[in-house]
Amino acid sequence: MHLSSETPSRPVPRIAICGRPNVGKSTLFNRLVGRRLALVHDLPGVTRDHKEAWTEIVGRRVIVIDTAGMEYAPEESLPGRMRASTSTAIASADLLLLLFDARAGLLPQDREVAMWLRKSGKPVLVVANKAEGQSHVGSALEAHALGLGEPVIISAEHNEGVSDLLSLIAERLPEPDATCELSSQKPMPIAILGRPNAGKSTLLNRLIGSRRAITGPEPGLTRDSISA
Ligand SMILES: Nc1nc2c(ncn2[C@@H]2O[C@H](COP(=O)(O)OP(=O)(O)OP(=O)(O)O)[C@@H](O)[C@H]2O)c(=O)[nH]1
Ligand SMILES: [Mg+2]
Repeated sequence: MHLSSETPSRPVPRIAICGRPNVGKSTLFNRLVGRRLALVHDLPGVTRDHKEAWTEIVGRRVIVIDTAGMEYAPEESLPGRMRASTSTAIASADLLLLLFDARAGLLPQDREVAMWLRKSGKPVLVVANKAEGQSHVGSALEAHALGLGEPVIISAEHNEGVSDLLSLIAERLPEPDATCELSSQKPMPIAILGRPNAGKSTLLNRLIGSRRAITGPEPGLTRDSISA
């Protein structure tokens, strides 16, 4: 459907999954979108560029965004560039999920992430992950102290508490807009392929006119495929 510039249309709601490294953000992303789109591994710093995908939450079309783990680091370092990418994703989102590891309890790094998210002024939902079998509920409840409301206790990997999370997300989405309809015309996908360090990410950024992909002299920077 073509909308004239006088018809304000509200874009599809965007939900960004944020947190320190290795708390299960990509696992939750894959769970919410129902496909294994994002790389998951038991090492901090696996996700580098943010990644987004469409899904449906309680009958609403939404875009879910997986982000790189946030941590303090100099701007030009790789973790610094990852945080800049995450900041762009946060700026584009309507709702932020602050994920932490309930087994580890609330760490100082989680509090730092909470501070960054609060600064964005966006609504935040706190999610305690890795709490399968209702384990670690006590440490999950510590997150009350963040002042961001009651944490939702889940296990992304074992699909526990995820339906409660979906209902809470749905309650926080902006009002649907009748003018917001999806076009039946699909854009033509173009894939950029090449050996490491050939300049694929730089070309992508150039084509879309934004710093969507992390670039730099290091070969093998991009891990997940990125679409834009
Ligand atoms: N026990 C348990 N492990 C989980 C759960 N969710 C994720 N994990 C594990 O935690 C590890 C990290 O998961 P990821 O989803 O890659 O974490 P991430 O937050 O995306 O990590 P980065 O991208 O490195 O910041 C993996 O080994 C997952 O299998 C969960 O609910 N329970
Ligand atoms: Mg990840």
